[in-house]
Amino acid sequence: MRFDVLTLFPGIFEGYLSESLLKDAIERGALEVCLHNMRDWANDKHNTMDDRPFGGGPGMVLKVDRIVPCVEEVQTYAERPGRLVMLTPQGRPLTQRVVEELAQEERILLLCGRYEGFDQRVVEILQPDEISIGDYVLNGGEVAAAVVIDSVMRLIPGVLGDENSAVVDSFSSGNRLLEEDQYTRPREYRGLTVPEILLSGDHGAIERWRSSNRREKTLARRPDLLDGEETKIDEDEKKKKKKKRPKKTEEPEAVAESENVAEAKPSETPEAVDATETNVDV
Ligand code: 6GU
Repeated sequence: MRFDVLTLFPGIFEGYLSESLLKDAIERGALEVCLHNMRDWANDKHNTMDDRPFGGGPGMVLKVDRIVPCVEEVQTYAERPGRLVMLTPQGRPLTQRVVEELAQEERILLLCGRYEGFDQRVVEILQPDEISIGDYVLNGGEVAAAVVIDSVMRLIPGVLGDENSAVVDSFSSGNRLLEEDQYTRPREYRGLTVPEILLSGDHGAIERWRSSNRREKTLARRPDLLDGEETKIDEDEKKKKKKKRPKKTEEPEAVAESENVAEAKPSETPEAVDATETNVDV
C-alpha cells in the first residue's frame, strides 16, 4: 500500500516512520509513505499558503489556489489517483470499521490541515473523505494522519509479525470488545497473584475466563461497544453451555504444560523489553 502525505510539516513524520514496525514494513516494501511539502506549491515570493478569513475572525485559512493544484499534481505521481482523505475535526469519526475500509485501498492521500482549516472550495472541488480522530482539537492533521497510517498498516498482510494478532485486537472485525487482562511472570508481585485459572492448563476454562473478563471489562468501561453486540454474545454463550464441557483437570501434567509455556516466553530477560516494544496487541 502507498500513502502520500500532504503537509506543511513533513518533518513531523520522519521520526515516526523510521522506528519499529513502520520502519520494518517500509524496508520490506510492504508499505510506501511519500511525504510532500505543500509549501512547494506556493508560487509567490513569500511562499504564502494561507490568508485571513473573509468575514473576519481569528486564524488563517489554507488557500484553495495552492491546495487544489498540489493535490491534483500528487495524484498523478502514481498509476492511480488514490483515495483522498482530509484530516479535519469536522470529518466522520475514525473507527476500526473505517480503518478496515481504508485498508482495502491501494493508495491513500492524506491531506493535513493547519490553522483554521481549508477554504471550503477545496472540499467542494476535491470531495475528499473527511476524517476526524476524535472529539478534541489538535493543532493540525499531522498527528491524525499518523494515526490513520498506524491503524491501517496493521491490517496489511505481512506487516505484522503474527498474522493473527490484528484479528484478535480490541475493535478488530473478530472482536469488538476490549481485550482481556494479561499476566506474565512472576506469579506473585507485592502480594498480587495471577488468577489461578490461567495456571491451570485447562484451555477450555482459560478461554471461558478470558471471554467473561472481556465482557465484564467492556460492560464496565465501554458499554456503548456492547450495543447490538450483547444479544450476539448471549447466543454464543448459550451455544457453548449446550456443549458438554470437559471436566476441569487439576493434574500436575497440565500445570507443567502451562509452566513450559511461561518458560518459553522471554518475559523476565532484557530481551523481553524488546518483545514488549514490538508487541503489537492493543
Ligand atoms: Cl483530523 N484534525 C485536527 N486539527 N483536530 C482534530 C482531528 C483532526 N481529529 C480530531 N481532532
